[in-house]
Amino acid sequence: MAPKTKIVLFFPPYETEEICPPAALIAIAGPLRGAGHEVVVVDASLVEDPTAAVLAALEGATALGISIITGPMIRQAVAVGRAAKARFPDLAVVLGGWHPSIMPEQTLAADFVDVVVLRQGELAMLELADRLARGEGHQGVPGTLWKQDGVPVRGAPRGHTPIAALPDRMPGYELVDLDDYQRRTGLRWLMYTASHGCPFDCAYCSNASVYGRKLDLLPVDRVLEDLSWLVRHKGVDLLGFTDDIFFCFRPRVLELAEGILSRGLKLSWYVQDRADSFARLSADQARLLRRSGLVRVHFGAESGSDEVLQSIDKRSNVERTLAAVDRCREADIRASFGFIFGLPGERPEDLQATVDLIGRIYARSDRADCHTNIFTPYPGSPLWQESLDLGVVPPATLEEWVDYFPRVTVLPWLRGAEHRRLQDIRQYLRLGYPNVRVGEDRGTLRHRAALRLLGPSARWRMRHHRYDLPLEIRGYEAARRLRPTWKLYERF
Ligand code: B12
Ligand code: SF4
Repeated sequence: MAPKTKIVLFFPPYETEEICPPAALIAIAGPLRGAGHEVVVVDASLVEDPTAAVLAALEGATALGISIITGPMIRQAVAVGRAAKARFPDLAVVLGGWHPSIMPEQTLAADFVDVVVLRQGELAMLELADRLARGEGHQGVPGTLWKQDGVPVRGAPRGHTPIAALPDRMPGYELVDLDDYQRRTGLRWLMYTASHGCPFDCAYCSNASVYGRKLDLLPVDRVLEDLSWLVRHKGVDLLGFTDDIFFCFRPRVLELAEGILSRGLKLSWYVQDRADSFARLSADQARLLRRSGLVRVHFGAESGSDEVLQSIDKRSNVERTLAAVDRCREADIRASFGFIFGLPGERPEDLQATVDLIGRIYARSDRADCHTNIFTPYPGSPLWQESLDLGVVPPATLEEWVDYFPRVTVLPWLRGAEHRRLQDIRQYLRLGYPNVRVGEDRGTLRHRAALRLLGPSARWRMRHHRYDLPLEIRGYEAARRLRPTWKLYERF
């Protein structure tokens, strides 16, 4: 039998109230466990002291794998990675996920990092574990970068492996203790990937730089088999598909819905997609999806201005966003819309159009909600270069990306009083309209109470675009300073 080793995988906190097991690490753990390696996953959301938990788990391990996307996850990735390397100098510290894939050299330059895995991690991590088990060291795996005497070396390229050709993921799901998550969130919630890639090219999105423009679809039969397994063995009752664009091939989605119904799988599920794809479904098709358990769709609506939508190559428009609201309402599916404030070239009237559209969405359906972000230029996205030209200064080290977060982003064309005003508008939206977390049907009690108290004035302000003297918000902020845990819905 080939020698085996122990690998620890760490998921830093996503800084969200919505906690569910990390799909990326489950995907990595599956093939490792399937090949007989021992795997321990530490999810920072579940432990008091992530550094202590990782250090304890690392006894006898040969590698620590850490998953990060660009932004605040990097804070604990660095703290834990550094502590691990200090305690176990021979350990291979491996970074994977979106950020390392897009910024590999800079990530590898961090003192505690030994290996960076590019893009899909299943096979690269398995090969690395096999090498470590054989005592061959962490250098040389295709699809990775490593340091040779302190100098970065890029290994041979590794192409994209179709999801269907990857080793089974279920041994990764076996590791998850859903009871533990349920104690914290009340939900038996998992995420699952049935496709990778997206054929579109929205200017703010870094998707193509990691998964390309070609859709890689897992056959429906395989998806149904996996879902049955997850329901039977894990008692999952809420499943989020991580696919970027779900309704692209309508026949596939309808086949999936019919399969869920004919197998009698009792679970709720949600997806993300483009409003225009969903709006193309017929009312009957949308109802079929609802019967099969589809409870929510997250849409990237981005803007209430068709000119802005055109400028970011969204290839959709306001009319289709509203059509998606209607289609969801008719089928009793919750529709959640994401908007981006502060895109380059956004004029005051575009911003107003977005606030107006949000008002129209809420007026049209009591099963819709909206959340907003501040434009954050991601490397690897078409807008990256334009953002640099407009004065965005790119972080020079891995750690400097920590504050790269759409909740707080300050842009050269949006700073000072203007930034403050935009944040106030985002806050008025929270105070003015209900917002519902994944897995819930109504907002929290506190949010509902705040809505009753402050909603009318917040909505008046948004209707009239009057954000001067924001006393309600300053009062709320003062209350937050006194009681930091007293927060409203702040998913984004
Ligand atoms: C689910 C999700 C969330 C959930 C996360 C919940 C959770 N517990 O995981 C929530 C809703 C909280 C969320 C929040 C945000 N998210 Co998000 N999210 C996703 C989504 C849809 C799925 C991620 C996933 O699990 N995929 C499935 C796994 C299997 O794929 P994967 O992550 O790519 O992992 C593979 C490889 O990357 C690699 N890999 C990953 N980790 C590791 C580790 C090791 C050691 C190795 C070897 C390999 C490896 O191997 C894996 C298997 O092949 C992705 C889009 C997508 N389709 O992936 C966006 C995405 C990751 N999110 C993104 C963003 C921007 C955000 C937010 C900033 C949004 C916001 N406006 O606030 C916040 C950031 C929160 C934070 N604090 O950082 C971006 C990241 C872009 C970037 N450059 O980093 C993405 C890519 C969306 C996009 N196309 O722009 N998100
Ligand atoms: S934003 Fe969505 S539709 Fe646009 S390119 Fe990214 S994943 Fe595709």
